[in-house]
Amino acid sequence: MTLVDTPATTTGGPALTQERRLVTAIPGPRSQELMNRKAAAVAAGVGHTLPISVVAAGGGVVVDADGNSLIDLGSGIAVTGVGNSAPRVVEAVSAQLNAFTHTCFTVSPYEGYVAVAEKLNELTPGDHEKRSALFNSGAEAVENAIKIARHYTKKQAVVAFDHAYHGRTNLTMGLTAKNIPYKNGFGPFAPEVYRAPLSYPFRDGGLDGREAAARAITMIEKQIGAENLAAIIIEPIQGEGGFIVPAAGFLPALVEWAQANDVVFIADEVQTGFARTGAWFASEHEGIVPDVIVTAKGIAGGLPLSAVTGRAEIMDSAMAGGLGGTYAGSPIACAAALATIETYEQDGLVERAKEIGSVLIGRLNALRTADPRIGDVRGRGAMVAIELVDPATGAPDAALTNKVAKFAHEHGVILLTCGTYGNVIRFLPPLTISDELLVEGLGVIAEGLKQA
Ligand code: PLZ
Repeated sequence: MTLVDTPATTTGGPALTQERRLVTAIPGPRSQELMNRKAAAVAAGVGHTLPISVVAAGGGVVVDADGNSLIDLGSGIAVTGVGNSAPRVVEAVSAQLNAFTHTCFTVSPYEGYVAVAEKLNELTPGDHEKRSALFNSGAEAVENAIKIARHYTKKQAVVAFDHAYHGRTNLTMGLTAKNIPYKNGFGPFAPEVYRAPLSYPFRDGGLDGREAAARAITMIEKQIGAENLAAIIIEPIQGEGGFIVPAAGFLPALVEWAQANDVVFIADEVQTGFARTGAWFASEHEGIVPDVIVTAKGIAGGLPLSAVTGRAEIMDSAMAGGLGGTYAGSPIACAAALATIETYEQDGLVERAKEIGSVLIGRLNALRTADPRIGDVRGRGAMVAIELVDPATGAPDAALTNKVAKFAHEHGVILLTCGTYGNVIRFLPPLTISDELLVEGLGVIAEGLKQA
């Protein structure tokens, strides 16, 4: 309660009072003031889920300039797994800031980058020899994974899937499935990108994983040809596309086919990676070993860093100087990543993600039993979603989804939606959230559903 009078606290972290607290309407006057400045200064294409002015965040809350404290069920889109301003991250980044801020790793290297690569090679699935390269954003890492796969295979075509999301740069826009808002009017898109059907158990009419994979493989063989295909890229659980968990057996069948056909299998674990799903990486749930794995988001506690990790022979194919970037693998982001990974390890956050998952799945399934508008409850660990439908027809209900999200926002819960049809509510809390806050947040959503 003390924070109400001193909202402009500059330190985040677990010291923040862990409570939902509304002292104004959302957005309050100070937030509104910022939104007015924003409208006059920032390009209109940069939108917001929740128009507040953030001054602090930590544990499971985000505090705004008006003194409101919101329950965070989004983690800045699956980034702050270790929480905002996690103590080890703050300490490591501060030390690095005082030592040096930038040299460019490809000009004069430093240890942090190499240590992050070593850690990624150790933590990612498979015990084969690996190499990593670091970048800034998820999209940049995806682009590099494709560059590397094309160079290695000397082939050009790339297959992405229905409902996929891989980023907003030109190549990754082309890989992304959904038109509005990501692609509309932004073309032309890069050539040699093809789209294959996914396994989407809730809307697949009973196809099992192997059958769905056979459908995709037939399309690939008939329309592209393995001899032209450099890579298959897929999110092991789709994020923006609707938290779609493919049927068991789908991913392993694709991996087998890729390996038999000299096609690089790339797992985009940008959203699923780093403890989020109750495993270090979501590929583990299906026992697959991707040739290349792309990571970002949860890797560095909120600092911009991304990575491509893969089989040594694939990753080493590009010549020295072929990969890089001015800020790629910044020393500050690398310091953050090492502290972040240590936090996942030392604080048992993989286990914590599983616990959060059982709270989420348990409560949401209970809601679903009483409310047929919740067509599906799905996900793994702390990456869970509900798909909202018209109970009579099963048609996606985006209007209901937006109503529930709006209710949550007005009642102090940061809640994200997703899905090709805009009818999925997703839960991505920081792994540092308490059960109390999580359950309180779910209660707000239950009330929102009731009132909608
Ligand atoms: N691959 C699987 O989820 C980013 C997008 C937010 P960047 N998802 C959040 C938005 O609206 O821009 C994402 C992802 C997967 C790649 C990316 C891209 O990561 O760091 O946003 O470039």
